[in-house]
Amino acid sequence: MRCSVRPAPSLGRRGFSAVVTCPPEVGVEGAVEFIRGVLGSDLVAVREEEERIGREYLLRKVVYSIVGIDGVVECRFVYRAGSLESLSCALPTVSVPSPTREPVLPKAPKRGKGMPPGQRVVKDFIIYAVLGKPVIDVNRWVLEVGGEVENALKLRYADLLSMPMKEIVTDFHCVTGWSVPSVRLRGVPTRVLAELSGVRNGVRWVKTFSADGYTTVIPLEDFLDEDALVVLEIDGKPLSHEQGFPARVFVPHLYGWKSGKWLTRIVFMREYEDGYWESLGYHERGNVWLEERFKSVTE
Ligand SMILES: Nc1nc2c(c(=O)[nH]1)N[C@H]1C(S)=C(S)[C@@H](COP(=O)(O)O)O[C@H]1N2
Ligand SMILES: [Mo]
Repeated sequence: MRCSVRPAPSLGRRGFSAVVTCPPEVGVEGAVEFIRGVLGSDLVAVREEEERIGREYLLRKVVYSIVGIDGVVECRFVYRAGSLESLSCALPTVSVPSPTREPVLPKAPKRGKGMPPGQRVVKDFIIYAVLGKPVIDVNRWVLEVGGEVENALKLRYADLLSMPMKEIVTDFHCVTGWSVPSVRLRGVPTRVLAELSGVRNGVRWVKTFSADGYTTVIPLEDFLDEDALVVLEIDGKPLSHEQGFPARVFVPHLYGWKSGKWLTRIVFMREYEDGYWESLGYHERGNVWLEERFKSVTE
């Protein structure tokens, strides 16, 4: 069992270019040693913070400066019930070849009763903008639908508003452990966009791109859930700017990080690719009922 290093283009905006993941038995010291080897420089821990994730997980984030190199290494050590379960570190400016491995995911429920495991109810959304809030001019904004499709689409806001819409009432779950119950969302079913664009055989993944550079990846099967939407309205009103105006994707049974705000592009793919949080060790699918918060790292 060894560490591996993969390119992480989704993290470019944050000055990272690759991610190291190690099986837990390598340990924190072993991972740091591995990275020293990759970078050929010493690391010095300069900042550390801890965050509870759900009920059982503890996320320990450690930032290291790199002796003689501009930039930092940012590590996430995930502990479950006290023992190290996964670890991944983002690295600046190293170029590495990419053998992306296709994740193997078990069958998972799309509906459940009550709150998913490890979630607690809050009244209001906590607004996230990990790459900042982008400036959006809705008159210039277009949503592109492309990748492995027969007819790539370019849809303006008015085009989306004139398409068939669906309204759902759903709970919204953030991977950190908060959930907002009974949110009323309205938008264009993702199925409608998939049908219009003619998704080719062999597609298994969907990556979404946002105006701020945020990306995330969703299995096609989940993306095509009957309640999955390109959301345009919350509680009968257009999305506010901070909630992702003009449009965000939403899949009810996946954690909120799969709901990219300020959506600009939907790309259908045959092969798996990490998005922003997935590069940092978060799960390829993120099913709330199976509590898929972090990737499992078995080589
Ligand atoms: N563009 C963009 N989309 C994003 C995020 C982000 O930082 N940037 N955060 C994600 C996360 S982790 C969650 S839980 C939800 C939060 O939605 P809210 O900001 O409307 O509460 O947005 C998701 N979509
Ligand atoms: Mo989140």
